[in-house]
Amino acid sequence: MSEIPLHGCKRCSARSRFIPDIPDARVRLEYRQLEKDQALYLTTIMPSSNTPLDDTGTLLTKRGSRRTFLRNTAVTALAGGVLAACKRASHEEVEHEALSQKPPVAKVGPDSDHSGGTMAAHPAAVPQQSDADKMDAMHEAGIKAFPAKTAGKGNQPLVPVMDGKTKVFTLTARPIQWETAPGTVANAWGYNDQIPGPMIRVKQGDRVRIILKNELPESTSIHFHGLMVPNEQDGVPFITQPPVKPGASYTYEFTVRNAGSNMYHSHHNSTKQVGMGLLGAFIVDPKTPRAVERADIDYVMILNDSLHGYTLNGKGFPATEPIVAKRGQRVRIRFMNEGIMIHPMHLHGMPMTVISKDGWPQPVPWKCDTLNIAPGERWDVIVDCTELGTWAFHCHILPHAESEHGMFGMVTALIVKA
Ligand SMILES: [Cu+2]
Repeated sequence: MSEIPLHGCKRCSARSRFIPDIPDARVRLEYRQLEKDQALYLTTIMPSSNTPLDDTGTLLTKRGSRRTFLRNTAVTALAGGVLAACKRASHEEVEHEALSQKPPVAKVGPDSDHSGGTMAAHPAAVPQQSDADKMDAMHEAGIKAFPAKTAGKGNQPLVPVMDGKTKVFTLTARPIQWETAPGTVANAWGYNDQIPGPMIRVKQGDRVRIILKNELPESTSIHFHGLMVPNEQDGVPFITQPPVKPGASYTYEFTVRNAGSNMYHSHHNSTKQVGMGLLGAFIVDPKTPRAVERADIDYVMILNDSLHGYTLNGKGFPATEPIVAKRGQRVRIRFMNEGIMIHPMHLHGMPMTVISKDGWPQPVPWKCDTLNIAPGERWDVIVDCTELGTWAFHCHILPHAESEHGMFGMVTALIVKA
């Protein structure tokens, strides 16, 4: 297709171009930024005249809008031209007289609601100082709110009840409301009303009993991810056990054989159930700790990216929790990924020394500053807190951590104090 110049509107952020296959028509394209999480993609078919039709074309929002538009307005034959124009419009600056009042922010990528996906459109160039100030103000407000208070805290240690030498833990799965970020409350499913569920922590060689009570509207089960258990305790419905029906209970019992950073989570309809919050840490302290494991602070960081957006321990920035240490202390961080995407976690300022993968000691500890955490993986690292200051600590897939509205999602900080 030959290059057809785009025509910038004198009054707004619209652009239009003639459709070469239909000389008497053209498509008018317009992006409009509305609220923080809403952008409109407006397309109007117009005759080839100086008087555009009213904006009675199809008004579309968010995902799938182009496809829906093409299907619903019978311009499929123009698809190539329309899409080519779309791509161009999203990356070009529009020149028009109202630019300073109404910038053409192209925010129509699949991640425009920050709920998932990694293919968000690049923000348009920031055109003028007033808009730069607005963007900076949003970023500053997010940083100043950190760490923002929200209701609920996950990952709290679960104290067992002793039955002889057996440590008994009870986990009740039920629907809850969970505040992932200030003012953002989601329908969720949690163990003991927490996301992540309460932390189970035992010693290698312990006998444990886990009683699952199902108060969900659907069947469930628990899988002990990374633990070497007898086959019938593996928690997979129709392979090792029947599903645990709504209202029913189920008891798991085994001796803990292997040490390390492990997890527990639903293994039934798990895309939904783990995404809704049915997950937690299962830490096993070794009988004989290695010298390299010595730490002053032991921190579990569970990553998730499903139904509640990008979260660290069930919260998105600025409601995430900073790790606070004194200079000279050693911090052990246990990364666990309960999501469906890889997250390269990047610490500013100091290296991380990797000591374990999936609970198993590394032959030789090794250093990095960015560590890929794939779904299901656990990585244990040690940070020697040698550098004073507040150090950003975030996923380096940038659409998981920052937008033109500021930082969100998988962002926290390591704060090293004197
Ligand atoms: Cu990420």
